[in-house]
Amino acid sequence: MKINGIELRRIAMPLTAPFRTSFGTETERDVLLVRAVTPDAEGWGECVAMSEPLYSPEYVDGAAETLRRFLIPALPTHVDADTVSRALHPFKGHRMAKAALETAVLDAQLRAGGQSMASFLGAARDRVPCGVSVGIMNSIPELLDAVEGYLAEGYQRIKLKIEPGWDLAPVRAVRERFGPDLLLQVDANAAYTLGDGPHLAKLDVYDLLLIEQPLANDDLVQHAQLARRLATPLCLDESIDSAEHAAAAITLGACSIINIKPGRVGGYLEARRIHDLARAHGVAVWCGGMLETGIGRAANVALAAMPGFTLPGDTSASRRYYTTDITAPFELRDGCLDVPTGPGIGVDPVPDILDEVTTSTEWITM
Ligand code: NPQ
Ligand code: MG
Repeated sequence: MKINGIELRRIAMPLTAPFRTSFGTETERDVLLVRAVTPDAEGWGECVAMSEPLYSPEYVDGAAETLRRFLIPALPTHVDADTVSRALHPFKGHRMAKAALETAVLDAQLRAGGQSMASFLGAARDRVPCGVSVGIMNSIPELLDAVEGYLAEGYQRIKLKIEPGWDLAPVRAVRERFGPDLLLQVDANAAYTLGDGPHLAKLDVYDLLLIEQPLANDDLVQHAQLARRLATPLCLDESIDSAEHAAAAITLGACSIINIKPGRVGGYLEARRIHDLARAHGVAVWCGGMLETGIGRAANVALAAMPGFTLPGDTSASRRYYTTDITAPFELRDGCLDVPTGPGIGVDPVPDILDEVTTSTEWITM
C-alpha cells in the first residue's frame, strides 16, 4: 500500500468531570490523532500519551516530536502494519507514539481491504462486557453516589482508583453498600511500596477481582514478592510495556492478570502477542483505557472481543468521559458495547465536531 502522507492533529476534549488518580487530576484530555492517507483509504490512530509524563515517560508533545522527527521519516513508501512495526523497531521506547502510527496504517490497510479490526484480530464475540474506572473523590458519600450512578447505567464491574489514605475505607464502603455480588477491583497506579504489603493485605477481606499496579512501574521483582503475600490477585498495567515484559512477569509470578492497553505496549500487533502469550499461560487479560475518544475506543472494543479477554474492561461508554465524542458515541446496551463491524476501526470522526475541538494540524508528505 502506498502512503501519500500523515496528518498529526491535536484536539482538546473537556472531560465531563475531573478524573483524579494517585498521580494527579485531569480536567481536559489533550489528544494527538494520526491520520494516514493512502490512495485507497484513510486510517486513524489515537495516541494515548497524557500531556505530562505522569503515567509513563511519554507525553503528548514528545510523542508528536518523535513522530515527526523519527518515526514518520522512517516509514517505507509502501507500507502495511507489519512493515511499519519493523521500520519503527530500531527506535527504543516511545510505544504510544509508535502505536498511534501503526494503528493509523493498519486502519487504512483494513479499510482498503474491507476487513474489520475485530475480524483481523480474531474476535470471538460481537459485544464486550464493560466496566468503569471511578476516580478518587473528596468523600465517601460522593463516591457511593458515583458508583450507584454507574451501576444504574449498567456497568458490570467497578474499578476504584486508590492511593495511600484512600483505600480501605472507600473499598469497605462500596462493598458494604452494593453487596458481595458486585464485581469490584482497585487500581493504585504505582502509589505504594513493598513496605505497604501488610496494609494492602487488609484489602483481602473485600473479595476484590484484582489489585492493579500497586508498586512502581519497574518493580517487577517487588510485585512478585507482594503477590505471594496477598490473597487478592495481582494485575499489572504500567509494568508491562511489551510481550517480553509480560513473559518476565508471568515467569516471576509478578502477576496473575494483565491489563492490556495497546498504546502502552506499542500497538495492536503487540497487544495481540501479549493476549496469545497470557492465554497460553492461563493468565487472564482485560482491556484497559486511557480516556480514549471514539477513535481509540473503537479499536479497543475490537481487541476486547478476543477470546482471552475474560474480564470486563475499562472500555466504558463515550459519555463516561465526554459530553460530545468526535465519533458517533459508544453507548452501553445491557452493560456491553457493540463491537464495530465496518471496515478498519469501523468509525469515523464527525467532521464538524472534529474541527471544533482541533487545536492544530500538521501535514507531513511522504
Ligand atoms: C489506568 N486509566 O488504568 C488508567 C490511567 C489513566 C481508565 O483508569 C488522562 C489520560 C488521564 C489518561 C488518568 C483508567 C488519565 C489517563 C488515568 C490514564 O491506570
Ligand atoms: Mg491502571
